[in-house]
Amino acid sequence: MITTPICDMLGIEYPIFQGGMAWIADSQLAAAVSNAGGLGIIAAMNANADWLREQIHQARSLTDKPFGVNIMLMSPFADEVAQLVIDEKVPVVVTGAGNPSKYIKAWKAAGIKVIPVVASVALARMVEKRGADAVIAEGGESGGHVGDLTTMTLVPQVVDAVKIPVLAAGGIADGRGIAAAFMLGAQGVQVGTRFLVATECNVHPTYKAWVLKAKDIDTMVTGRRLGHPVRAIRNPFTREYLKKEYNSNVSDEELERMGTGSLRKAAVEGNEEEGTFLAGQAAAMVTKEQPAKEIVTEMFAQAEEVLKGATKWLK
Ligand code: TUI
Repeated sequence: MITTPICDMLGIEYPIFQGGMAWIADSQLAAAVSNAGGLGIIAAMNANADWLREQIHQARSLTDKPFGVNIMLMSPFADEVAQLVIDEKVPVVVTGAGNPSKYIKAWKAAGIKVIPVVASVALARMVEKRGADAVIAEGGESGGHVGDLTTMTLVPQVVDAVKIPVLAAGGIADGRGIAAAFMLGAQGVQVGTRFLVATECNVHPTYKAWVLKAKDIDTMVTGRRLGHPVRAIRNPFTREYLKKEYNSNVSDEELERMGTGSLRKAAVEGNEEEGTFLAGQAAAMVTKEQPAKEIVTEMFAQAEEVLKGATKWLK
């Protein structure tokens, strides 16, 4: 049985978080992962407090276990959802796509465990100083908004830079990835893409099909020109977008218009012509839909096997 101090800190059984995937990670997926012994996370994404309140209440009706809320800091509703998690006494808050420093004091005062996603050593150090309880070091193999560093280089550097627990994210979809994360000094992992195809995940079936059929080089990063790089599955829409990014005759406004709503179109409508199917490089390692419980137990059983055999090359 693999357990680390982060499990005791949060009252969970396995040191695995489910990524707060926008338009995808709802109360049903979060509750399924929490019931499986991991930490399920509801994505607040660009939604307002009313939507999130309902999701939190639904999650509470589906599980007695702890779960978290992911606050996407670029959201126009970040301030109101930051207050809502206090009012609702959500046990864990994960942040993404920005610097959460200005919220940490209020969250800590409310007894919330605060776990920012960081893509750099500098931000890891800063949030530790402001009182974060742990950090998730996310490499650019991940889906969605990506930083520049890889998981392999970022995780050990963050581990060396802070004293709080570090979780690894980006490119982790099986037990080998969990074992590797431990080797790099992490106490646990956050997994997005593999949970996207969980049976309990309500994303459009077309989205799941794109992830399931993705091969090794089928994801790409777009959005660098506007400063918000995102990794998604290569399809006619993302190819066209990338072409326009490199075309100086195309205005920033046109790019902005093209991107707006494209994730909703993918996740809710399964729109293959105008949708951005965000997914990590690990999509290629995700080959079947299965219940969240099975995903968690399979991943940790494999991690244990891998760790037991980890010295096989040593003389
Ligand atoms: O946030 C994510 N992944 C996301 S957010 C998202 S919604 C979105 N849609 C379109 C464009 C942009 C976002 C989809 N996927 N992961 C966590 C993460 N955070 N990755 C990288 C970062 C990050 C990057 C820069 C965190 C902080 C940061 O700079 C902080 C600063 O100093 O301001």
